[in-house]
Formats: sequence, structure tokens, C-alpha cells
Amino acid sequence: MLAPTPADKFSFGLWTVGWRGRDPFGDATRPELDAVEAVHRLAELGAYGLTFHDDDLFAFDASAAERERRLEALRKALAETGLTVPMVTTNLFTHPVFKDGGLTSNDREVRRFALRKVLRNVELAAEVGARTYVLWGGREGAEYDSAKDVRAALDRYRESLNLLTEFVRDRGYDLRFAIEPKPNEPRGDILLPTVGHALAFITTLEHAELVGVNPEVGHEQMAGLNFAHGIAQALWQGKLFHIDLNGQRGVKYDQDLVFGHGDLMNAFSLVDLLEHGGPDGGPAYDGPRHFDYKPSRTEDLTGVWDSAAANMRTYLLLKERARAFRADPEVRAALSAAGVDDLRAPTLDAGEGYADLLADPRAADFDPDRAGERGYGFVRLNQLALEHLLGAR
Ligand code: 3MF
Ligand code: MG
Ligand code: MG
Ligand code: MG
Repeated sequence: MLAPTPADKFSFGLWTVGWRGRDPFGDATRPELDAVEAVHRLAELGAYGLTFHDDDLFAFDASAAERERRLEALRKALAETGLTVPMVTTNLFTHPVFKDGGLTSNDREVRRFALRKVLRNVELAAEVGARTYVLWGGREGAEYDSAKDVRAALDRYRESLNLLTEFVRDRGYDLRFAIEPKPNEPRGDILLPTVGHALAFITTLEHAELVGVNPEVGHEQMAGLNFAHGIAQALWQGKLFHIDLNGQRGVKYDQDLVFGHGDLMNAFSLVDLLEHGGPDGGPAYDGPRHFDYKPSRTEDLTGVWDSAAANMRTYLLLKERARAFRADPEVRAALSAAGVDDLRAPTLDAGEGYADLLADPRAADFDPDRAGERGYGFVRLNQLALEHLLGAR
């Protein structure tokens, strides 16, 4: 039950377990990790997928021969282990050329270079069988309000997305795009900072059906938002194409802790939503459970693999706790007393319009003062959730 298997669809970014611990104040604390070793270790731990940026696999300026050599080694490791590549993404943030952004840089030649980099890597994504292509625009933003025409930048973002969807349609690729919002870091202010901003932007695209979101736990929490609520809205709009799971403790720098090592109650609600939020009480999301975390800088290589395993074990523990919560008759009664199920009933009767509502003869029977006296029992319900989470029930 708590041993991960490929059926759990756990995936990891190559840049996560491969993070060497370099931060703005300190050097690397760990040696480089080879992609082939990462594939083997992750497969042994029970993961099903590996994801990567182009530059995680080969250097920014790698020759065609070097790219092919690295790719061939990866293909071999994937074949040996059965690991898949469900998602691929582009690095448009490390090289100095992207210091003012890639797709929305003020420099037109940089924008053209960035688009070519994405197009080439989309070809690679299709070749390795990825179904999702993530766009995290970490450098798309500004530090100074006067330095970026935000409306022009959004025009350029849209132009880029429209070109990318045209490309996958023309090529017949079975690939969708997922925008990953983040409020700040590395830019002072990043464009499309939250799930809500991204969802609104997507409605303006030519092929909006091919573009969704890849929300990250920590990114929404850095903006002080409720991650589970953002995920619920993305699901409601049919836009949860992918997800980045990790842990974050409040409004501060992007911590990328192990999943559950931040806001544990919200992680419980999130797993409950993903696993039991479907109309029949089944999973509401069937995509990869992708971890975008960083093994803390204090850890050696043993700590890297312990932390990778911890992400999956925490997810499975929360899944099991959420199952127990849903199955508890006391919880069911508390949900019912709280009116949670009643919210599913439409506010109007079938065929009823505003005139009928205004003329409703039962309207006089409704006493707002009495209705205002109702206790909803939400705290008791939350305590039951907490007790299940703690294993006390
Ligand atoms: C940064 C991130 C990114 C994205 C990645 C695309 C480097 O805060 O979260 O990781 O997840 O670029 O998946
Ligand atoms: Mg992140
Ligand atoms: Mg993060
Ligand atoms: Mg991420």
C-alpha cells in the first residue's frame, strides 16, 4: 500500500534529484548526477516517469552529435527500466541571453531565439512520447514597472502560444501545453503570476483547448493562496493538465521542500481532491503526480534518494488517510450537517427564472434571522479531518 508502483504515476524532474545545492549564497554541495543513474534509481524507488528541461539533458550549446549521444543513453535507460517521459519543458531562464525573458524579452531577436529553442524541444518531446509540454516563464517579468509594457508582453506571450499550438497541430503531435504560474523569483514580478491569471490568459488563445496549467504547490503558497482551491478551479475548468507537488512554508522564497513538509493540512485536502474529488468519489485527476522539489542543500546523495522516496510515501500516506476520512460514518454525518452536499443542488428549480424566483410564494416563509442562527459545524468537520490525518481515527 505504501510502496510506490508505476500505477501510482509518480514522476520527478531530472533537475530535482539532480539539484546540486547551489543557491544565491553558496556553492554546490553535491556531485553531478548522471541522467542514466537518475532513471535507474527512480525506477527502483517505484516512480513511473522522468521529466526534463532540454538543458538538463545536454549543455545549452551542445553539438548535434553530443545531443544525440545523451539522448541515446537516456533512451537505453528508459528501455531498460520501463520508465516513461510524460512531460518535457524548456530552459528559458539560465543563460544570460534570457535575463529579460525568453518569449517576452524586450529584445525581438532574443524572442525569436527563444521560440526556436522551444520548437526544437517540442520536437524532442514528441519523439520521446511526452503528452504534456510545460512552459514556466520564470524570466518573463520585470523588477521595474516602467521597464515592461505588460500588455505588449502578453501580446507576445499569446503570439508564442498560438505559434506553438499551430506547430503541434500541423505536426499531428499528441501534445498539450501547460503554463506554470509563479508570482516571483527569479524576477521581481513574473507575468501570469497565479493559476487564476493563467486561466484567464488561456481563454484569449487561438487553440485554448490545447493549453492548460501546471500549478505548483509552493508557487501559489508564495502568493498566500490556497493551493487546493486553485486546483479545484483548474479541474472545474478542465485545465489541470499537469501538477508540480512540493512543500512550502508560507510567503517566502521558493523552498521546494518534500511534498507535505509545508502546509500538511492543505496537502491532505489536495490529495483528497485529486483522489476522491471525482463525481463518483474516484480520482478527479488521472495525470502524473509530478514532484518538483529540491533535496535540501544539507543532504548528501543518500539524502537525495531518501527525500525522493519521502515525496511518494507522503503522497501515499495522505491518500490512505483521505480514504479513511471519506469512509468514516462520522465524517459523512458531519459533511451532511455542514451542508457540503447541499451545495451541489442548483439554486433554481428546473425551468425556473428570475420572475418565478421573485414571485416564489414560499419566499415569505424564509426567515433570514433564523437562517442566520444556523451553526455549520465546519470546525468539527475540520477536526475530524485533522484526526484522520494524524492517524488518531
Ligand atoms: C521553478 C520551477 C521550474 C518549473 C520547470 C518546468 C525549474 O520554480 O518550478 O523548475 O517547474 O521549469 O516544469
Ligand atoms: Mg518551482
Ligand atoms: Mg517551487
Ligand atoms: Mg515547478
